[in-house]
Amino acid sequence: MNLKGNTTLPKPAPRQVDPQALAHEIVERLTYRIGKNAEAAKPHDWLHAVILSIRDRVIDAWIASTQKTYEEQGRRVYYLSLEFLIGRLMRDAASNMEMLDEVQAALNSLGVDLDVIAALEPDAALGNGGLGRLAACFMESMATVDVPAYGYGIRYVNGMFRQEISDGWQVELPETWLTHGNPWEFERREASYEIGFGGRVDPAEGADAGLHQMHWRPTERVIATPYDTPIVGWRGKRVNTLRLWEAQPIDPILLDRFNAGDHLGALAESNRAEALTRVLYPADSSPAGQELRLRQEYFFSSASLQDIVRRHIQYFGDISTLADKAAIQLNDTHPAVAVAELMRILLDDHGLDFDEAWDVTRRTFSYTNHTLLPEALESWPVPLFERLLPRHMQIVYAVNSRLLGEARRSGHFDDRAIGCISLIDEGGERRVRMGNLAFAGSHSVNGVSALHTELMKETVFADFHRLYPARINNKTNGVTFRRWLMQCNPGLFGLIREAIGDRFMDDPEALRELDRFADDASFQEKFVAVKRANKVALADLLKQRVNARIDPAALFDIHIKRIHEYKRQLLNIIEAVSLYDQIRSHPERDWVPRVKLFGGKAAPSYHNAKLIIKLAGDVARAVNHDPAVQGLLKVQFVPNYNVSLAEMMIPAADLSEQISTAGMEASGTGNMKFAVNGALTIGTLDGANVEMRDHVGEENIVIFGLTAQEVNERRAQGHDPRNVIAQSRELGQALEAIASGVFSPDEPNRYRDLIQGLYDHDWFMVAADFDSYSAAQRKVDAIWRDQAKWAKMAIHNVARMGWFSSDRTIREYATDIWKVL
Ligand code: T68
Repeated sequence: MNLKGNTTLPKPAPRQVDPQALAHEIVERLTYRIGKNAEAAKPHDWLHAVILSIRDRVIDAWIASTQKTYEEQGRRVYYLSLEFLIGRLMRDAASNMEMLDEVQAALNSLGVDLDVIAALEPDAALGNGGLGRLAACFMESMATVDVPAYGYGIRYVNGMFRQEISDGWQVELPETWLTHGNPWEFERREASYEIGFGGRVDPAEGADAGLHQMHWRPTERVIATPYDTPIVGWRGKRVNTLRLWEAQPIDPILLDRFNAGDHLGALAESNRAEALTRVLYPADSSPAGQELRLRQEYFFSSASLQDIVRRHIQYFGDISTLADKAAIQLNDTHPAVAVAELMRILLDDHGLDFDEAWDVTRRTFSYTNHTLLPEALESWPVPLFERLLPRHMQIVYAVNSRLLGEARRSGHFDDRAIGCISLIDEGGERRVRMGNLAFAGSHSVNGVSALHTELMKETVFADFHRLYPARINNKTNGVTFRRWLMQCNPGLFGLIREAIGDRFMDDPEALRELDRFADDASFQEKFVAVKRANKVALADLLKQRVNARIDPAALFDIHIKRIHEYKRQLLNIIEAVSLYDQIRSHPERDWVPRVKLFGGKAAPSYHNAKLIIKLAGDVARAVNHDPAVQGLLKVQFVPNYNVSLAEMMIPAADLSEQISTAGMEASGTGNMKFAVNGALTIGTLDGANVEMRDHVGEENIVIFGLTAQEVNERRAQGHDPRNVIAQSRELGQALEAIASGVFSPDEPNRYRDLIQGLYDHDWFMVAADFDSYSAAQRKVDAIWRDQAKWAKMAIHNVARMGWFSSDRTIREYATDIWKVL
């Protein structure tokens, strides 16, 4: 190894980016790496060859970044996340390397269409939704703002499932993103680690063994092998590493068993190991609860920590300085077991005493919470935890006794409060609370929007907040404008450059200069033309994919995100039904033509979410084919919503639906992507919508519904949905129609229970917010009728969303939590 850069070693020649040289390189890759000539090459071969050409340049920058990190000897950031929802990488890498135009020109000269081959790249869909996509935006922003960072996660063979709609119902199919190989990744077998499970714990041997030193003897072992993907920041400034672990058996095949004729048994261990990293759990906002999930969590946490500690020892020699050189961010509680794993390593492998180990641990870790939903807070049954991780169970108990002792001594905590802080939930079956472990083991705990952070202090972590009042802080989410503006919306990107120059590409807040064009009729015209072109492109795609016929002149009203009752797709559908009724009753009125698009996946076991998808389809069938509607309303559920589809839908949206029950959406990030692409938002005062209103101005966003506090009060006082429904003729009629089978004549009772829930408890305040939502939609119609006003509001949105760049978010993490900038 020669990390110091011995100048006598040969270096690759600097690469050129002129299209001609690039075309040559692509053909060279095609010939010598793929083994085909241009005549025989299929589109996939071209894709591969192009990626390899881009990748080579990325690698030059990658090596330089690694060298720089090494030389600076500073603190590194480790982002531990069970999910990275990346999507495609080719355009991202080429654009950030500032060679997208050259790639396009090179391919043109070879007679290959960039768009055609780009569409062949599979999405890396190693995540469920917002949490996973945030991790992907953060990786890109960390490279952009020059934070030396590593992402750690799992290389799932089957990422997020592919959603098909069959007879209106969601069907889940496995998605195999690795079928054609993955040219972005590098296997690093030399950096493999052993991961243990089960077994027993003995006191450590030897004269100088510490009081808390133990020897864990696991009975099961697997190998964790890393695959590295380079993540390029804007203008190729820095390239960081995303390191994803794959589980492999210690013995790929037990030959003695095989030779004895036991062919299946010979492979059993191998299959069991590989099963560990086979699939992503497809539930968002609810813990999976199965043993395999805890195994995944420990597997990747342990591998990552072993890697971090090994690197630290290699460079710095002394484990007690770990916190000075490593900041580990836990993306939700999924990697929280890492707290116990680091303690184990410090106590058992390095012989630190307990207090020092706990001090190092707390100074190293920080934790991000992404949800307040009580059912989403992870906990594991004590017997399962103890069987799988006996040493970690001991450590949890030891930490807990100190934690509770500290709380008691402070004199401010009664038995109830002590019970809330405890790492062990003693109500019913005893469980290890991962949120409490993450909180106790971190020096910083953050929420993802201002409102969410305040609610964290008042609800789930109220008692912890009293014990450690300085620990909770806010880091409002952001999104990367490279992917979510510059790449996905080249029309708008070009228009903005033409108007205000290039500064916003390096400083998103410079978008503010667009404000002065909001009233400019000629700019508005171009702005509307760009939106129109994006809508035409989406309409074409929908024609192709689902044979939908939608009019690009209509208002595109888009609701895309995971299907969840708190996200209230049901509220939107009920409003569509009510609008349908009104159009038929008053065909003479000046209705605004609308296309309501829905997209999103339901967790496979989430019955109501799947029913809501079915309902969207049923309503669509009735509405879209009713001549009385005269095409004024179209409803369409778009199957298999994923990152690539988002990149098509968001630039084409006029209206963004962000209508969760207030207090329930931690932040939302789709809301930000829509606004920066020039959609108006209809939304509740929930999550980051609150801060978006503050930035874009309340005159440029359509807010409706109960506030979080009002939702709380209603629930406390006893919300009476029957009474609410009785007062609203529109709502009552729509609910009646759905419940009685108007949209499901083949099965009239299909939606009876779903709708009954609104009458009985209406937990998500669908009935409570209906009238306010419906009025807000009519206000949207009124604005739409004044196209200049609409354009003006939309332009203000684009101009004022700069603060929601994930570069800003990452700078805040880097300054306040990681202390690396
Ligand atoms: C989301 N959470 C929040 N969870 O819902 C969203 N959960 O408001 C926020 O903007 C986003 O995180 C980023 O902060 C999720 O996406 C999950 O996906 C998830 C996955 C597994 C288990 C639990």
